Amino acid sequence: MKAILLGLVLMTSFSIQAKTRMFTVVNHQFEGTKQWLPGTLIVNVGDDVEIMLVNNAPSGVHNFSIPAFDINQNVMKGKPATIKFKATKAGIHDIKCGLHKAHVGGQFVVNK
Ligand SMILES: [Cu+2]
Repeated sequence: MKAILLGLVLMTSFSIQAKTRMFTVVNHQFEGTKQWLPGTLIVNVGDDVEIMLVNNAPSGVHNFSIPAFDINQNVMKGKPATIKFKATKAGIHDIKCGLHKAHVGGQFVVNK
């Protein structure tokens, strides 16, 4: 019985396989508030992450930054940018605009 349970636990723990996770994240502005949406991105450790960034705010250039992964990408309105990286660190990591402190932040969640 213990062997069966151990086998099930091992099968479960190895069933999460790394994938390529693709997102489109859009910066918008509403009544003066700027925000990248969706504000929360969720992946698993080891996933390859590809994020297309679209800036639809009329206020000019904005930035998409995840400091924990050295991501720092400026995005112009009308010129989408794509970033690619591997989610190597578990945790809840900040998403920010590196140009504007008032720009609403988000979370990049990496599950173990
Ligand atoms: Cu900004």
